[in-house]
Amino acid sequence: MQSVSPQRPSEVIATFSETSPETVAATVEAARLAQRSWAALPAPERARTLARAASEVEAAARDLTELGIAEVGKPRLEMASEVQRGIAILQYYAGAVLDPEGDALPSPDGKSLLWSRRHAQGVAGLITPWNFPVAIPLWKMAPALAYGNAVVLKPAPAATAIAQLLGDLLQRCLPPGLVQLVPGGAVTGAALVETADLVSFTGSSSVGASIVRQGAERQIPVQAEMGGQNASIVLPDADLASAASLIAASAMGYAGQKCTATSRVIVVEGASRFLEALVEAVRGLRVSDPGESLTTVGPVITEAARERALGAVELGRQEGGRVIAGGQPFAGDGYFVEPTLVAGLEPSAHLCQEEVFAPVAAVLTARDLDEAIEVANGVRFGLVSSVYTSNLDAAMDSLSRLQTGLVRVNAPTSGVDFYAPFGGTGASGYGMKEQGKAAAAFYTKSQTLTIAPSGSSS
Ligand code: UN1
Repeated sequence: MQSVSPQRPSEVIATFSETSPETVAATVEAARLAQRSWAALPAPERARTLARAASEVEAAARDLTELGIAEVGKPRLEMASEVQRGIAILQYYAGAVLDPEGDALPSPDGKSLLWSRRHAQGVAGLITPWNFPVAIPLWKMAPALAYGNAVVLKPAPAATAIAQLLGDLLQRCLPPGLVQLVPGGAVTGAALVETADLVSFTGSSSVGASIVRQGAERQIPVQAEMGGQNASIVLPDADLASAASLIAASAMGYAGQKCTATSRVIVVEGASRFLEALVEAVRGLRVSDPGESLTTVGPVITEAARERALGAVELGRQEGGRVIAGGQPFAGDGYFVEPTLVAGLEPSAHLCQEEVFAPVAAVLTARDLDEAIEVANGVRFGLVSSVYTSNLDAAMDSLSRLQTGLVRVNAPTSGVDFYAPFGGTGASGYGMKEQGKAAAAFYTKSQTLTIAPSGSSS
């Protein structure tokens, strides 16, 4: 298998072979051994080790950034800030190692002790996408390790080289066998779900659904973070210039390849000046080589992804949509797609229901906030939504009625805070939330413990 640079497809970044199911099983066994000693270490020592891992990643920040740009085409500024996010995640979970690990509960009889205590689960199988090649592996690996687990990571084939560098950096300071990589595709992933003690997945809804079924069959905990079809509602009282630039960046940044990207812009009647501002903001985005520091929109990941994006725009035209920005194929080698806005579609159109994962967004109109919220909620995904307004009542109304896992006012749908719970509803998310302290519930199992004084009678 190979990963190639999406801006220069003739440049091969990594060549590797798919890890066989037998090797995956042996790797998980080795990780299981390492896990027992890791969980038995004094907590302050595990905390120090994770802090050292943060320093290793920090020292390699430049290399990770360059490799990310080359391998997955993420624009320089975004890639550099993703690496910083990764360092902060490791530091945060180094601290979390020393958090309380349970609750002391009232004595049932005035004499006995009763408490609950969390333990590590064992070997975490982590299956990660190519679009956040540093932050997503780290927001799964760091809590898994902090709470005493071992990890076996199956990165997306398109991000194999950067995952290998990240793995090397962690392995330098962690005990042997505790963090291991199994490069490969679907066969390797399925073998990992078959052998790990719990599985955390981020990727497409279709792959996620099959992992959820496979995990349920084995009765292991599974968490799946999948697609999005995220809406931003713009009310006439919003700061329209700021809304336009935030929405343009959130829909088109990194070529729209984020599950949190804005895919539908719902403009409430009276905000018509907003449309011009949005078109202008989208046209102003720099589409270019992701290695340049001013680039906002780089290529999409593969030729197939480019064809899918152009096909979705064409389908939008057939469904009655008008292309009001972009829509033209790009000449040249890299897999570039022009940032594209399609207006005039029905909320049931393909572009308004499915995840395209490209710099393409639909612009819809609504009579009022009620209708906008109904349209925003009318998809099977439920990851993030946002509302732009300066009216407190409208903001509060939106917060209580939008059904996504994250709801934001005057803030873009993309970009997450690593110390806050993250995850969606419906086809966007299955199982427990990720990130922040929410991760403790997934990466540990709780025991309820009682000690009664000897000789006590019932
Ligand atoms: C972000 O918006 O900063 O795969 C993170 C994704 C999401 C992560 C988004 N799981 O796009």
